[in-house]
Amino acid sequence: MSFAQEILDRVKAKDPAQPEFHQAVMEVVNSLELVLERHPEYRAQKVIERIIEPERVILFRVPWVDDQGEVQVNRGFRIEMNSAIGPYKGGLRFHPSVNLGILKFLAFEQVFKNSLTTLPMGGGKGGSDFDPKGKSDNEVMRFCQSFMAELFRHIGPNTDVPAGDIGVGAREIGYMFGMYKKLRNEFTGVLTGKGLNWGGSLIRPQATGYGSVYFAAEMLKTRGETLEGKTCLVSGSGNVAQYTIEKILHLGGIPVTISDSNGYIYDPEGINHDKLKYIMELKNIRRGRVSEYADKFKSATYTPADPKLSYNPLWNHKAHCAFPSATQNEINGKDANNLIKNGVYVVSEGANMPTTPEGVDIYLDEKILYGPGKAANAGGVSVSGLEMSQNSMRYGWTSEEVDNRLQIIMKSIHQNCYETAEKFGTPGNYVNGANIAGFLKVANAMIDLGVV
Ligand code: NDP
Ligand code: 2IT
Repeated sequence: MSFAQEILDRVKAKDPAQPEFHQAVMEVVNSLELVLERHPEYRAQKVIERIIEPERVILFRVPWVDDQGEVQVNRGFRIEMNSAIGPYKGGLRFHPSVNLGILKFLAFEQVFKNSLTTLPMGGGKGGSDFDPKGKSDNEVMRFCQSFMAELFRHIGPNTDVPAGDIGVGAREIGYMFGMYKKLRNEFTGVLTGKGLNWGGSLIRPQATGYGSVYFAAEMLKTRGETLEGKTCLVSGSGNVAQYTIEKILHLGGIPVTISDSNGYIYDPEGINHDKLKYIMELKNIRRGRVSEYADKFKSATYTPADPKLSYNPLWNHKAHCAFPSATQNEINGKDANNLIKNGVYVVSEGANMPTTPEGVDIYLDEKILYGPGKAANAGGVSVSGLEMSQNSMRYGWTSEEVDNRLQIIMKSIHQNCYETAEKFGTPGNYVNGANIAGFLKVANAMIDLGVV
């Protein structure tokens, strides 16, 4: 039996109810077989066995009172996965689907992603099964305050620095930061994604989406091409999707889709700056559904999500590029085949693990330009790292300065993945490149630091 299979069997036996975590571990250990052949020290030091075990898992009760005066109880989590190269760093997700396995997969991915950013950040993730959808601002505030009333004792600017993810944006970060500040009587950069007036960084809201498009542009550059004139499928309509669309437009591409969990919009005339402005107002201020877009713009069609379908029709339109920016496993094998059949040859993952293993195998067999999430969406956490630097300096950089640094980081991530894939005998395979390059830095640090 291969070492990868042995590890996977052990993880499955230990935590049978965590399929997303199994999936994330499987992908990484498959890539690492190439490294372990050349470097027996990692096996001797049991680095893989250590890296798949969180350093600490915090699980807590989050009680709060809704607008009707009823007591509600949610579950809060923080997975402190690895701190070999810096304080734990990673987002908080508020979504009813949140459970331990999903957060462990996200925390595990974050370790490798953060290592790729070139900045000194370990990996973590957290969140709650709380659903902010349909809740009043006051309910969201009371929930965030209760969540932080426990989390505050476990985090700190040199210990663990959470940020946003699905369901956690500027509003939630504000309520959580306010409570942290009150409890600790201290104004420090303990969260990133803060508002500009209270310690946030310019370009942080844009960073994940912009970064994912910069990564696609770098991949295209290896074939002497640009995004100019390319039709792009985008999923999601939240933070990552919105700024992915904005950067596609800056670079001359044509975005034609958006989605939410109820359905998707196809606008063959393209989503231009005015339509994007409408989407931002719809999603960020009115907190409405994407279906409304089709009432406003007659060129668009809305297709409700159909759970009986074995594929997602969003991925079945003629295009050149795809930017999955909603959630995990939103592209299965059938969807990947549809993408290829429709002419897509660039996939840059804004979301974390949006493609199933079957889908990834299809991309790799077809040798398309495929940027896996932990490389392509690292722009968000990179600018979070820059926000931490600015907070430490008590100084803020201009938009141009932050955006320049973001571009330099995305180029360097691309180059590192590209060169590492080549060095390990799989040229063009950014999956191996990202997993191996991300692993090496953390693994070497873990060996330097001893068995701790
Ligand atoms: P938002 O909450 O801003 O937006 C999420 C979007 O995805 C919404 O349109 C939401 O629709 C849709 N979505 C969420 N869950 C599902 C689901 N189960 N099925 C279908 N659609 C769904 O989150 P972000 O834009 O921040 O995050 C999107 C992805 O990007 C996530 O995978 C996240 O982990 C990843 N990411 C985010 C970063 C960041 O900086 N924010 C950094 C790196 C990665 P609905 O409104 O119906 O729920
Ligand atoms: O998945 C991610 O990288 C994020 N949600 C952002 C994490 C961060 O700390 O900015």
